[in-house]
Amino acid sequence: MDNLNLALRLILSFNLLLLLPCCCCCCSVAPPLPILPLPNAFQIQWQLSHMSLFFHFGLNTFTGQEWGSGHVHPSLFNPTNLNATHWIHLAKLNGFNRVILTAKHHDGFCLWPSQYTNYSVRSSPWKAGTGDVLADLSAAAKLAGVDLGIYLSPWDRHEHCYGDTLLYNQFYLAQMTELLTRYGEIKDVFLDGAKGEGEKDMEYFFHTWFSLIHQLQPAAIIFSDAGPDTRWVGNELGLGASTCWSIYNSTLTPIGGIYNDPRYAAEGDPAGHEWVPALCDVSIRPGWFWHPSELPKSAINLLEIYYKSVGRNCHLLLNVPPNSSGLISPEDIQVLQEFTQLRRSIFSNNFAINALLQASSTRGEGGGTCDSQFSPYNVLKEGIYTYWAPEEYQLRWILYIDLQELVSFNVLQLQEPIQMGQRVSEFHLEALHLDGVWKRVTNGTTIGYQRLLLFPKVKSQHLKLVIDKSRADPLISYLGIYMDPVTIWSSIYDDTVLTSHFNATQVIHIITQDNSPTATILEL
Ligand code: FUL
Repeated sequence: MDNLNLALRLILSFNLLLLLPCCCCCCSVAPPLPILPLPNAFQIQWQLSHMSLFFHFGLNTFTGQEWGSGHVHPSLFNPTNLNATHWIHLAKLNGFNRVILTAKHHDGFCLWPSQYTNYSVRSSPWKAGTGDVLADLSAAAKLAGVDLGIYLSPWDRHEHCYGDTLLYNQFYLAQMTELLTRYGEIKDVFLDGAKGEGEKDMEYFFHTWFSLIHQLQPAAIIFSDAGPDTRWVGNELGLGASTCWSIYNSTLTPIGGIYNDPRYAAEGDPAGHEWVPALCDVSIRPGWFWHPSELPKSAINLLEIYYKSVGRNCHLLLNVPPNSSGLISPEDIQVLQEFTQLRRSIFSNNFAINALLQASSTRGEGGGTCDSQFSPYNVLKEGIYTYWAPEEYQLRWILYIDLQELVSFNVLQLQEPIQMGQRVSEFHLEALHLDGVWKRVTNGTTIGYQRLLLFPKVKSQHLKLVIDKSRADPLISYLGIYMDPVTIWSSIYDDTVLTSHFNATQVIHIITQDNSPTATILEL
């Protein structure tokens, strides 16, 4: 063997030695076992969307009512400018890729020409009775790549067979079939539990409805008080609970029985056997329908709601009702745009993005610096499919974060890879203060798809995320550190929505002009 050959062989074997540990430990290690229950593919898609837009529209839009009597004449329905493309455009522009329309509200008036009743757009002057709001919306949604959902009120104050259990259930299934077979793919079916007190009562055949819906639209997420696919959080303020499991036991809270145990509905149940994540519905206005005298909430109110819904492992369903001309009102559009700007300016600047990370342990012993499959650096990659996993059987689970410079911040964002089940039940964040002492910044219980925690402003370079309790080895798929100069942090602990001292234009100015704001704003 000549010298050159020998040298090459040495280099090769040295390289192999370097590579071997990485091949064995970083790349071939088995992923952790998922912990049951798990979401299905459609529930994951729904969770990843994190927000949907709700359109309450119908005869009530023209009468000023919230719960129409069912006896208002269809001739009142006449939107002069109805433009579903405009509704969808607005949704898309503001980051909502799912929308839901009230195809029929409690008054029984149908926004599509149902063959089972005359109480519909067909009897209205709109487009001389030839219009179909569902058809317009589904065409616009399809074109824009936005997912369409329908709300078909079980309670019907117009339909004469309402009250006759067998007949009405059949009637309802027939209307549902029209909606699920005429308008392409339907991604959400919202089953409202409201039934007026002292009115005709009757039993709904929920389980038959569920199976018809899943048979006709297998990808549809069915919402009702208690699942099967998503559950109601229990209030119409857009407020999730600060402990929120997507795990649930629907037999403990039957549909309609949610008020017996509102806490169970809001918090879920780590011992449950079903995956039924929570949905927070709220209207941008005081009412669900548009009324000329009402005004929308401010963008800052919406941001607070965002922290308390999306930031608490829930999906936010925000109602923006079209007005009587068939358009979204300019003041609502403005608020939506300001809300979007606020979110983008706060959450597009993750101070941890260039951080140096180390973990108390890493699955497969890849260590904190190697690009291993379960490296702590995975928490800086967006999405839930890459995550940090600790080694098995550990007594402590800690992520050390060196931001590489002193930073002021007041928001922590965490995500779990929910396709592996929901795990964490207690965690906290510590920061190394300028006096050299580690102090607790904030703590929380569940994380789930997403947790956002707001706290008083902290200035530090070194942080520690400590997972204190978990149903199985904790897995973290994202970690963000942000500065929100506008939300009053104490309001996040108060479950009423506060009105901010600022209007949104001032706020956006503050954020865009000065992204390292002073405490003045925060300490209000
Ligand atoms: C409630 C209904 O009574 C309201 O009118 C609205 O549709 C809301 C989303 O659900 O139960």
